[in-house]
Amino acid sequence: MRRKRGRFIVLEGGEGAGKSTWAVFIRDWLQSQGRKVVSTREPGGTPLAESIRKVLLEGRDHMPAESELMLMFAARVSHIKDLIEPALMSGQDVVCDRFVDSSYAYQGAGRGLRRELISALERMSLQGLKPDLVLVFDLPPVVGLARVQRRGAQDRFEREPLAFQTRVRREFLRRARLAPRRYRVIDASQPLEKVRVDLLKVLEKTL
Ligand code: Z5A
Repeated sequence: MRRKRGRFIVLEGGEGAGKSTWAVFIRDWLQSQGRKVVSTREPGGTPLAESIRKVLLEGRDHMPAESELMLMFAARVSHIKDLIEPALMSGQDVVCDRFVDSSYAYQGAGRGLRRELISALERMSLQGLKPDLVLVFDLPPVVGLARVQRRGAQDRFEREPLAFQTRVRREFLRRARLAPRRYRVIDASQPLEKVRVDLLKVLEKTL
């Protein structure tokens, strides 16, 4: 008998929005419904993609925006082929901390690369794969940056100025407006308990 394909749930948003925190919550919630869940992140998720992540986040050398974009997609192809697709095909749900929207937000709006360039790479790499639900955890960048600064050393993206983070935020919101059936925006500036209530409502309604 053919197994039903799993559901692909993506968490997006700026720094310190709480994506890692809520990815764990969503995994636990799905498991409590008897679902099998694979929890993963981008860039990363496979040994190859995790090596690329190191270069992308910790690298100190100058990196042209186009190189950054292509490395994101190089990691993504490995992630999709070796982890995401096999998990979905075997009926498991996949909860992913960041996916292709982050490329539009950071490399597109943030670094100024053309959208057509990103969508060409998206078509080639995703081959029609689309998340069933994209949760955009939205908050003013100053609030998010203050949260992550408390934990010390910053990566290449966290060191970008506020104007960059503001363009990133706007792009997530723009993309959410374009596809309201698959995207939900959650106010992540609220206290944790309030975010939890809003998130639970979305999960119960959409999944
Ligand atoms: N990137 C890209 O440029 N292009 C791409 O295509 C992809 C990624 C896929 C990955 O870094 C970087 O890669 C990312 C974009 C770029 N940029 N950065 N930086 P990452 O995975 O290391 O970082 P991140 O995705 O931004 O995650 P983060 O900084 O760890 O934030 P988070 O996961 O959203 O938040 P958190 O770790 O759950 O929470 C942060 C802290 O805030 C923590 O102490 C929480 O307890 C606290 N928190 C969370 N929510 C609340 C509320 N509501 N109230 C109070 N405190 C809270």
